[in-house]
Amino acid sequence: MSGAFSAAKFTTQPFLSTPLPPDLTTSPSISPAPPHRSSDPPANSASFFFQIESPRRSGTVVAVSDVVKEKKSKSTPNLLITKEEGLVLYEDMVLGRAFEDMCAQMYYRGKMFGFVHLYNGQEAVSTGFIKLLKKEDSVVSTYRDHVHALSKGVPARAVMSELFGKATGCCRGQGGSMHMFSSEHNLLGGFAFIGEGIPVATGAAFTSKYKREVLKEAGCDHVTLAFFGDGTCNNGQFFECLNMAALWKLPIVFVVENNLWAIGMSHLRATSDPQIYKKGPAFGMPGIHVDGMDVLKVREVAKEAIGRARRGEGPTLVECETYRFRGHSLADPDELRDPAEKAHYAARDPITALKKYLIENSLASEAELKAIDKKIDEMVEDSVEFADESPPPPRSQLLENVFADPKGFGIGPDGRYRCEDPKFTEGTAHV
Ligand SMILES: Cc1ncc(C[n+]2csc(CCOP(=O)(O)OP(=O)(O)O)c2C)c(N)n1
Ligand SMILES: [Mg+2]
Repeated sequence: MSGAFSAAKFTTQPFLSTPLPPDLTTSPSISPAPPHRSSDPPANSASFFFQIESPRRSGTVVAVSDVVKEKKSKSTPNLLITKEEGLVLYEDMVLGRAFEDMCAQMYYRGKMFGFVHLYNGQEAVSTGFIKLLKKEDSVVSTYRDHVHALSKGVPARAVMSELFGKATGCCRGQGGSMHMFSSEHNLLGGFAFIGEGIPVATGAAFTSKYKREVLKEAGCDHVTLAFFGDGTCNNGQFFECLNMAALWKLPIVFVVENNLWAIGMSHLRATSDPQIYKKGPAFGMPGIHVDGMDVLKVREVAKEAIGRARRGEGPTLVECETYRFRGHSLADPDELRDPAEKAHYAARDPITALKKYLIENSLASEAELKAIDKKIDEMVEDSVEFADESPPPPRSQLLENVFADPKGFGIGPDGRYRCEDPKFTEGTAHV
């Protein structure tokens, strides 16, 4: 497999680019014609050709044909996955979906505070990539981070409690929805500022390389995945980090979750060249476009990119074309997107597609999948009960991790946090 991703291969892909229409103020919505042909070949086909029909997503994109090979597993010779692998993927995607649906309910019941951004529809990306990682590998997320945390193994209880602001949350209730973090699971954070996580991920990848090459920790082949959205790719940090990662051949995969929208701004209106993956070769790394609604395609591309990073062959930029099934956040009435566009992607639900694949290929029965659905429902219910019953953080935690030197600010001369002074909340706690 090595060599399948050479940068040169991807710089020479033929693009039939159509010039941008002169009027950029015309409706940004995608034409009702599906960007992916409904006749896309099945995931175990040897090649995939994506016809992008929107005028500004123009051109025939041949991006993964050389990447997704006919993989023959011993137990299932004609399929990309074994039964066990298929069930892991299914369970993780169902967990992501059920967890987020529960979050919506809890948010509207007033159990969560601040903004909450859900991941519904994008599960194939998180599952397709993160389920291939080792525990020591790192993930850097965005504010849409609950499902990345779950895929990386952070227990549902710890994520839900964090959302409820409870002491049992993965950040002891101090982070909330947009700041999931777990050093145990090498989840290096959700980040509220877009692009903020990309340099953190680049630094983590640098750490792995430094450990291996300078400190001679031979076993350190850790890989970092940086997840971020299409809108974020117009930020400077994206370009700076691509440059550094390529220059230093860092073990990182930049995973763009292109859901076509940045809040209410269409990607097609905001970006001079909407084909994000083409920016990889500009920095000397492979750039790959993949159908982000198909977990098996994502997984094949992820295998290649992660493998490259682990072998010390450097970074890869992967653009996953996906779609969010809900508004930007739970505060967004989601009135801007064209209903036809939403319906088009709803029909390509990645969980339904995987279920169909598993059943049609006799990898799982309806009953087995139903049993997984039930198990996940119970797990999510349990996470809510656990979060609800958990205590809030103590008042003494209020200023922890807020200031680098709390003694200079949050701790009084008696060595106690000033917030423990009963008059603290009255604003009378003077030193
Ligand atoms: C530095 C910065 N600028 C602006 C914002 C406001 N903002 C929040 S989400 C968002 C859109 C991001 O879109 P995208 O990267 O496509 O991610 P998606 O929400 O679609 O997952 C913006 C501009 C921000 N959070 N950080
Ligand atoms: Mg987006």
